[in-house]
Amino acid sequence: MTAQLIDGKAIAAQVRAEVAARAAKRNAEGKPKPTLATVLVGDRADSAAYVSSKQKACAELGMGSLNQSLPADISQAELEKLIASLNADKSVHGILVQLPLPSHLNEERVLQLIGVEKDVDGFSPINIGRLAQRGREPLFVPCTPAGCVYLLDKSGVQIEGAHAVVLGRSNIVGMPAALLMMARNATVTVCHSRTQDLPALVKQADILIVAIGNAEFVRGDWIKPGAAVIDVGINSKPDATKKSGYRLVGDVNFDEAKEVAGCITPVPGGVGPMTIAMLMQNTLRAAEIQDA
Ligand code: NAP
Ligand code: L37
Repeated sequence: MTAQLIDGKAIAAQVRAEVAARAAKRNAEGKPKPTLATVLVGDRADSAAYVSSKQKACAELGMGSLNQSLPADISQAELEKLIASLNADKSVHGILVQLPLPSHLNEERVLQLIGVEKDVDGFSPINIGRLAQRGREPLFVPCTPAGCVYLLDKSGVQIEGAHAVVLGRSNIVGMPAALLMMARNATVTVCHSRTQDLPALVKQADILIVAIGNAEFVRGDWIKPGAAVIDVGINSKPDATKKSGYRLVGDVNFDEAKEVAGCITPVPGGVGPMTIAMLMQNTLRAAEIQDA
């Protein structure tokens, strides 16, 4: 292996320790516990697992949490009523609606209801709009892209002036990751399912961020020697040597890429833990904003 391994788990642990210390200090000052409300609709196993990690992180960091688990067939009106009640609840500082929602629900209308000061996922139109415009600051930056940038900074990767290639343009990862890299003065190329000659574009990347949901799709020989590779993908791959029968892999072929890249995130233990650490940071900030 020639690449430096970017240890997302260790870097996330540092962020979590800082958040826990700030939360404890607030607590000692008699301020309300930073509290996150999660909203989970339906019973997707992956979404349920991520929401439960988020709840567990709140408890471990001395923060409060409440989870609203709703049946998959809840109506739009009922879901909107719940968001309105969380907006009005002074003991709730952050609201996270776990995506994707079942297809009969209107995601855009749900996200736009979340008060901007409680929008710890950064997906409400005002936060995303501010992220997209020069000279405007969103109150909250989406957690997964924020985690990617944090990992690059911690690894000493120069973002300004670099060519960043982002694979994927989803609302929750690719698009905000591209906007963040642009805000940091990278030159950005965004690729998607209709992009022609992906390997040639990837080859130009000083920084490669991959979020497509396609196991081990990016091959080692596509990567520019020395590039920083951030693999956001989480895919399960059959593996008979595991008790569960599968293991998690990213969107990048790690064994090949680690021989070419300058630094690279593993899956698991890369971006995933950072997503949760950034959410905890955003929830603490939400409480700080709401005290003022
Ligand atoms: P998504 O909504 O399915 O979006 C996938 C994006 O990738 C789309 O823009 C799609 O293009 C593009 N794409 C798909 N196949 C492609 C291909 N062969 N070549 C080029 N582009 C392609 O997925 P997502 O929510 O962004 O998630 C992506 C991955 O990240 C998943 O594995 C997910 O589990 C993981 N994830 C991880 C975290 C974390 O914290 N680590 C957080 C969120 C998501 P079109 O736009 O043209 O359809
Ligand atoms: N903020 N995140 C936010 N909002 C959403 O609506 N869907 C979604 C979202 N995505 C999300 O929470 N993703 C996510 C993915 C992976 C982890 C956490 C969150 C994670 O902890 N991954 C671990 C391994 C998990 C496992 O073993 O199953 C990792 O090391 O990558």
